Formats: sequence, C-alpha cells, structure tokens
Amino acid sequence: MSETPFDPSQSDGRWQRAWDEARVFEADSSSDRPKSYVLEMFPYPSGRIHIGHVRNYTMGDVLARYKAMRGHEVLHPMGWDAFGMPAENAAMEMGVHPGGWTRDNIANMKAQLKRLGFALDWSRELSTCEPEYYGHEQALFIDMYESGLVYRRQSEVNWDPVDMTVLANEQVIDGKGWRSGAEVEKRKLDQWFFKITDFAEDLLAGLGELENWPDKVKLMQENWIGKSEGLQFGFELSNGEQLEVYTTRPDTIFGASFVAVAADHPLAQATSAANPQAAEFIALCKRGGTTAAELETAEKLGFETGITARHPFTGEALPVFIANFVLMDYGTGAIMAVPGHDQRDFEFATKYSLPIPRVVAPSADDAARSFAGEAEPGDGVIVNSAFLDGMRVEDAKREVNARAEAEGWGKGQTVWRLRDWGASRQRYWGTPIPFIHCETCGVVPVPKDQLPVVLPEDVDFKTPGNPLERHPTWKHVDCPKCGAAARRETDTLDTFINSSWYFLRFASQPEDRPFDSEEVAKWLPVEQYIGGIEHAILHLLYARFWTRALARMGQLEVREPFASLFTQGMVTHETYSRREGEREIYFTPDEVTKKGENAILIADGEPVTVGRVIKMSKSKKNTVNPDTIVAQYGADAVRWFMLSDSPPERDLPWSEAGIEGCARFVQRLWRMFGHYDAAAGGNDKDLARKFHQTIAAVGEDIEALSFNKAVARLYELTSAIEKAEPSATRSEAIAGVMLLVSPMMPHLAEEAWAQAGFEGLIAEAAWPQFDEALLVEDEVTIAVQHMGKLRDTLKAPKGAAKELLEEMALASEKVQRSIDGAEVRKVIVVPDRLVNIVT
Ligand code: ANZ
Ligand code: ZN
Repeated sequence: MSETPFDPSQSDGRWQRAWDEARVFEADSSSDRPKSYVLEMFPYPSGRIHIGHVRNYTMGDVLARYKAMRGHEVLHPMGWDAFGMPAENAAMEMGVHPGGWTRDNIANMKAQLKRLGFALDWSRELSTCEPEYYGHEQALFIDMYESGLVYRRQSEVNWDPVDMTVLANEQVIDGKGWRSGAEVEKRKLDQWFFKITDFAEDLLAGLGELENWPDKVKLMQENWIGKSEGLQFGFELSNGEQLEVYTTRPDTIFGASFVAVAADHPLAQATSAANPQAAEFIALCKRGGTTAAELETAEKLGFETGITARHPFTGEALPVFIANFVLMDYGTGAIMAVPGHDQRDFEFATKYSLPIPRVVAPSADDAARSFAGEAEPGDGVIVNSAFLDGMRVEDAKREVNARAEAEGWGKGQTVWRLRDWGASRQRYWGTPIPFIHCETCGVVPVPKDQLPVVLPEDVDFKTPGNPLERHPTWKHVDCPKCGAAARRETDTLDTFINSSWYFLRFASQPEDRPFDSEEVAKWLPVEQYIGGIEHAILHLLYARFWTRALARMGQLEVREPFASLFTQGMVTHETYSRREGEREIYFTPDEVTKKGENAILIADGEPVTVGRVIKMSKSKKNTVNPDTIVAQYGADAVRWFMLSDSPPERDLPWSEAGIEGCARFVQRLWRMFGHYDAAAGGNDKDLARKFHQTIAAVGEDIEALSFNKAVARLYELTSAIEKAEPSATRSEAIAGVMLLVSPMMPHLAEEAWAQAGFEGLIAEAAWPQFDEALLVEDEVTIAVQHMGKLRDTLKAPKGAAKELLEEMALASEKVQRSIDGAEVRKVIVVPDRLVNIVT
C-alpha cells in the first residue's frame, strides 16, 4: 500500500459514509459510560463556513473523538443559530425570502462541515428558525412570564433608524447601530424584559466557581454585572424637596462643591416645565450619545437650576445643575459632585468655574496642594474634612456611612451596572412573542396547546420596519380569554434568546416539551464549550441567566451550563491591496503571487502592497475558502494545519507553505503506516519508551487543549519510528500512531487501520494504553563536589560519558560560586555517581 499515495478525494467521503452508516457519533443517553458533552458555539448560517469555524470545530472534534476513544459516551452536536438580521437584509437587498435564504445556507454549510469529517451527532441537528425549535422557546417564555421573570414596561430604547429596530445598549457602539452604523435615537416603547437583574448577585458569585473559564472572560462578565457599593443619601433642597444621590465615595463628602441631576431626572423635568432654557438644554442632552463611555468622553455640559442643596455636614448651599454626564438609569440619577477626585466632575467644575476642594491627599502635609490639571481619584489620607481628617479612604467611607445611617439621612447601598434584558425586536425573522393584546383582558399568553405561533410566510420586505406589523391578517386574532377581537404581539424575540437554551435542546429533544430535565441532567453541564471571545459577555451571560432562571422554576438541576470554556484565537493572513484614489482595493491571496517579501498581481504583473497579518475577513479579502483547500489538500491536512504551530488560544497565521507541509506529512505518515508488519519480531527498548511517553503526553495535551504540543510530539515520534529497524515494537508503535493521530486525521487513520487489517472502525477503537514503567527515563543523580565538599546534585542520563558529566558539573551555578574564579586543576569523575572538582 505504500506505493500509492493516500488520496483524500477518494478516501474522505468513503469514511464519512461509513461513520454515518454505523451511526458512530450518535450519542446514547442510556449508555452507562461516563458522559462528555463537547460543544462548539453553533454557527450563524451566513452562507459559507469560514476558516474560523474550521479551526473552532476541529478543536472540538479532536476532543470529542479523543473522549470517545477513552471510553466516554460523547455528545457532540451541531445546529444553526438561524434567526437574525442578515437574513432580513438579504431579503431586502436580493428580494429572497429570509427562510429560503437561511435554509439554503444551512444546506451548503452542512455539506461543508460533513466534508471536513467532523464527528457530529447529526441526528440532533436543530435550527432555531424552525417552529419545532422556537415553539418550545415560546413555551419557556410563557413559563418565565408566569414565574415573574419576564415583564412588560414602557421604556426608552435605542432606536436604529436605518434597521428600524430597537438595539440593546451593547449593540450601540459609539452612539451608532452595531450593524447599520446609523446614529441611534431615543424612543419610548412598550417592551418585554427579562429580570436578569434578579440574578445579578448570583451571576457574579457563580463566576467564582468557574475554575475552567479564562480569567479575562470572567473579568469581562464581572465588569458587565458591575457591582458597586456606596452610600445613598438625601440632600435637602432650597425648594423644600429632597434629592437622593448615590456615591461610591462618601469619604469625599466634604469635597462636594455642587450637585448634578440627569436630564431625565424629575427635578430636571420640573425645572424645564417652568423654564424654556432648561427645556432647550435637556433637548440638547438627548441628542448626544447615550452610552456611559460616550458620556465619559463628551464635553461636560450643564444648566444651573437656581435650586441649592444643603450639605448634610457643613450646611453649605451647593448649586444644583442639570448635567449631561449624569445617567438617569444608574444609582438615583443624581450625584454629589466632587471635582477634586472625580474626573467628570473636575472637567465640569473647570468649565463652569466652580470650586475644586482637595479632600484626599498623599499625606496630611499635602492638604493645601493644588491639582495638576486633573482629578485625583486614588487612595490617600483625608484632609480638609473636619472629623474625617487623617483617616484613610476606606475608614472614612465607613465613618460617613455610619453617621448617615445613625442620623437617618442616608443608607449604605449596592448598585449594579447590569440592566434588565430588553427582549423585544421589531423584526420579522425571529421567534414570535407568544402573547395577545386584548382591550379587556390586557396581555394574554397564547394557550400552550396553540403553540407554536408560526411566522407567516407571505411577508413583504420592500419597506423597512417590521413586516409582521404590516401583515394584513396575521396579527388579528381572538382573545384566548374573552373571545373578543384582539391583536397579536408583533415583536419578535432577541436572537440571543435562541442561543440561551439550545444546549439544553441538544441534550434532549422531546416533541411535546422544550426538554426533558432527566435527560438533560445526564449530559449537563457541558464539559467543554469552545467559541470566540466576541461572546465573552452577552451570549455567555444570557445562557448562564437562562439556566439559573429555569433552575429557579424547577425545570433544571444545574445552574452553570458550561463547566469549561475555551476561547480560540483567530486565523489570520496578510492583506494585498492597492490605493486607487480615495479607496483601498483589496485582492485575494489567489490573485497574487509572492516573490520574497513582495507580491505581484497575477492579472497585470504589477506589484501590490503587502499589509499586516490580520484576522481573515471578507472585506479585506485575506481569506482562504475552506472548500478550495479541502478539495486541494484533503480534510486531514486542513485539520492538521488548524491544530499545528500556534497554541489554540493564539492567532494562527495561514500560510501556503504551512498547509503544504501538512499535506506532505499526511503522505509521510501514510508511507510509515505501510511499514506495519504484524509478523515482525524483536524488541526496541528506546522506541518503546518514546512511544509510551508519547501516548501519555498526547493524551494530556489533548485534555489541556494544547493541540499544537500534541502535534509536535507526533512529529517526533514519527521521526523516531522512521529511523528504527523493523521490530515488533516498531509495528506496535506504527499501529499506535494510527490511533494517536486519528482524532486529528480521522480519514487517513481509518484507511491505514483497515489496510493494516484491524477490525472495526478506528473511530470506535480504544485509545492506546501506556506502560508507566516506560515513562521514566533511565536517569541517575550525580553528586558534585568542590574540594570534597558537596555543592550540588545533578540529574544525568544513566551511563553518560565522563566529559558530559564534567561539563555539567562545571556549568552548575552553585559550583561556580564555590570555585569563585580559582583555577580548576583537576576533575575527578566516577561515572553514574560523582564529580569532584579540585582547585
Ligand atoms: C462622589 C464621588 C467622588 C464619586 C469621587 C466618584 C469619585 P461606579 O463606581 O461606576 O458605581 N455617579 C453616581 N450615579 C451616577 C449617575 N447616575 N450618572 C453618572 N455618574 C454617577 O460610579 C459611582 C460614582 O459615579 C459615584 O460616586 C458618583 O460619583 C457617580 F471622588 O460620588 B461619585
Ligand atoms: Zn380578552
């Protein structure tokens, strides 16, 4: 068999069919093997699998196949996050139906995934845009409503005037819609909300238990949840009213030189009713950006109300402003401003010539120090603050809180950055919200036996906005309670809801319920979840919230859905471009040839600019098409490349030379496999040691997801086998390599396994065992002396040459310190035991 090269175009498909026929990857929940749920974030069916998917899914695949070989029952499913805006945009641009567009894309992408030989349980495939999925989601949504975890309220929303939809705060980037790039406006609408804030404390505390999550992801979630501890207290106002403010720095209270409220604060509203200039100022504030980050950087603007606030300790009258940097939906929407120690307040005070007192200083001697053009938010000693003088910040915080509580004008308060999750979208291509609005009965859930509420097919996309709203008949229904004519809810659910529970549906798929909790309990939590860092906050937080919410409703046992999380790096490539007038025109790697560092456009033979190595993206055209490379090199070479060279959390630069090297290695392995000889006799102790060490190490590497290390070890073992003489050991090692590479190169491994005459599929074979005794090298401990005194001990290979021992001894730092520059006159070596240096 070694004469004919391995032919992936012929072999890959054959083994893929064999796995399908034998249903090798179908997970059996009744199996008594230990269970492993390996999950990669399911793709959005944009049209084609991209190289990032290939890398992500190859990693999960290696782990899934490895776990199965180690005797686990593995659940490794795949599906489609199929609702969302691109389908609607395609509908608007190309006049196709979002459903047709999406389903075509799914068919294409499924074929691409199959072509890569992933060990997926396709019997559990799901697509979130099908009623069989979203109908159950509707049922869960109603359950959550009935449990008080979903509610409706009017709220100001971020309105994207181009996409004609409400955006979550996190979808507003620099005041613009994340997809359309349009300036976001503010509007008031009736919206559906999830009470995620009920779980803020628990979601935060739960992060502490997620030992196998990257720290950076946990930190991002922690910041997003944003727990803040401080003091809420009331100012008495000159108009006789009370104004509640929230501060995290009660220690700086003597440094307050003014008070500020948000433009939406009732006090601001009242002022504007009586004062047209105030009304004008408020309108101006509303035009600006809305995110905290923008308010941070925007110019600080204010309007003086004429009202004053009485300082609780000094009795001083502080002016009250309406200010653009105070947010209505954080704390109380009003602040005591301490310009010396808060940068926003500093900028404001500077602009409006307000006092900037110092109340925190490096030491008590610095009480009169002036500010160097900015606030000093840090720690220090309290100064100019009556009874607080000389205290550290933390002690002063405690002191002010205690006095406020004792005197009854304030209270220690915890405030969260996390907001309830707005679930409504004014879009067509999403899960219809299963509620009906009745004049008499109010909001009524659609009775569960009438679920799913199915999206109408006949919709028009010629005008922007929500096609469900415009549909002539769909929204007109009878009230399920009183039978009167009523109106269907025409909002659909945020697509993040689709991905908040799909991992449960993968684990269990009854027809009549979203999932069976006993079945789910067999698989969850997901043992290893793999995906992109871009989902570090929202998707993961929402999935954690849904899992907790379902647990609270008694539908689930687990509270954390993903025991281990891994975020993989990106696949990168340099760019090729030319400047044409104002525009940079990009070319694909296929369109250029490289001569050393330079690149030439094939079409005209003229040079193009070689740009930085960056994430592959359509807009920069620095992509490779998985189909093309799989067709050219075969699935195994592509998979091997995805795992080689770079640690999986780092970026992986795509290179032609790299993939070609992988394809050559496939053939090299194939030739080596051809030397398998069941009849060969004799032992090869060195090779046996190398082989067993590699088995142990590759297993550990895969469990740690250090695929690049596993790859490197397999290269080494292959070289060792190639150099070895025929022996029983060598044959054993060759068969062993078939098994060890099979999670990475499953097609080649199957082909070799069959040709070597082994029974069954290698995908169902057991991972090789290693012999502990062979893991340790034969090593001895050498005592190193200087003038007969022990100075160091060294580990050296058994039987090492005298020269080597001498060299190692002299290289020892401890020995050198002892010699201290003296001339070495003689070195006595007792092999395997001792080195004595004489000076
Ligand atoms: C006085 C003070 C002095 C403050 C100082 C900070 C530093 P975090 O840590 O994010 O919770 N603040 C309170 N409510 C606000 C709102 N609705 N809009 C804008 N700013 C608001 O931030 C809490 C701090 O942000 C609070 O503590 C308050 O300013 C401000 F040296 O009070 B601080
Ligand atoms: Zn009714």
